[in-house]
Amino acid sequence: MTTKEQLAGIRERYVAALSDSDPDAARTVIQDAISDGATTPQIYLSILTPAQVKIGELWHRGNINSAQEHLATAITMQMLDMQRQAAKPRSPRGLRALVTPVEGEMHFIGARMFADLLIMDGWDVDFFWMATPTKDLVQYLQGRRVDLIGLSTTMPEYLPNATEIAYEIQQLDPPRPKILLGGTAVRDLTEPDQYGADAIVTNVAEAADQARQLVGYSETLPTLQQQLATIGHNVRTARTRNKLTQKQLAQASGLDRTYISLVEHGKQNLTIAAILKIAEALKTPIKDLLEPTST
Ligand code: B12
Repeated sequence: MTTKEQLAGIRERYVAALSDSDPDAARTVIQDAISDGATTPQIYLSILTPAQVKIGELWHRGNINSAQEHLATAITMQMLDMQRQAAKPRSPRGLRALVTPVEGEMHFIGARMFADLLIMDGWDVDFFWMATPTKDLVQYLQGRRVDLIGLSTTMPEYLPNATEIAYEIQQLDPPRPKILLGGTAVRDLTEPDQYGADAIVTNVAEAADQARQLVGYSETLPTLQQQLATIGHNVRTARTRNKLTQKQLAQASGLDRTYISLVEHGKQNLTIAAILKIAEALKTPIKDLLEPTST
């Protein structure tokens, strides 16, 4: 952990390196910060983000030109790569996120930072640095299990595109991914439902925690009662999705109808053989019956 004063000093040195278009100096600054014990969120939020904003101001005032601004962004991208390699991700959590800028949006560094923080938190992340057309994104999500989608919007004019994707995702078969909005265009917004989302994240340092909560991830093992309730919920969801009655599922799995009813109510301590039969009858991977779903 590095103090506020130390971070301010490092940030100044980093901005100077960017303004001088000097990638080697920028790398030295960040390496020094890492050796001084700066954490990844500190490097991302207290050094790289404000430095990028500062570069924007310098460009706006005509102190640097577009080429210098572009090189500054390219250098910051290299710093993100360096930091991701240096950081030690925790063990996998079995969660997958898709992180992307919304259609039309060319700013992707914020999205990339969020993607990195999730990777370091043990998530598998599909990161699209180029905004993908909404319809292709939705098609992609239909063929892949994704627990969470993080949408990044910088320019307020692209907020309707974020809302459009969110509403399209809501139409997907359950369990649909949870939808998280982030980026400067949403930082003052407080009502995610108005945009079809499940949450708006304004502080990316807390984003990984919030993402885990949103998908219902828990570090502690469930009690037997909770596990049976989860199985019951999943069996009922899969049965209705397959348009089967309890009686039809009972016949297909060779079990009793009352047994199925007890399972769905979380009241049956069922055997592994019974779970296998039910999974087979529902044509559902057994894993999908055991794990809590995110909807
Ligand atoms: C670099 C840059 C560019 C680069 C982008 C490079 C890239 N690949 O990302 C290029 C040159 C392409 C560019 C283009 C344009 N830009 Co520009 N750009 C910038 C600049 C200087 C820095 C942006 C940046 O990297 N910020 C650092 C990142 C890390 O911050 P961030 O995006 O806010 O992300 C943080 C949080 O918001 C959060 N977050 C972000 N996304 C998400 C998502 C989730 C899910 C979560 C949880 C969190 C999260 O995490 C980050 C943590 O710190 C800013 C200046 C500024 N004040 O920001 C202008 C700025 C954003 N650009 C601006 C403009 C106007 C443009 C152009 C229209 C310019 C033009 N006339 O062509 C185009 C827009 C093109 C488009 N369709 O998008 C304006 C936007 C004004 C506005 N609010 O509408 C700004 C503010 C400059 C200004 N003062 O005028 N730009």
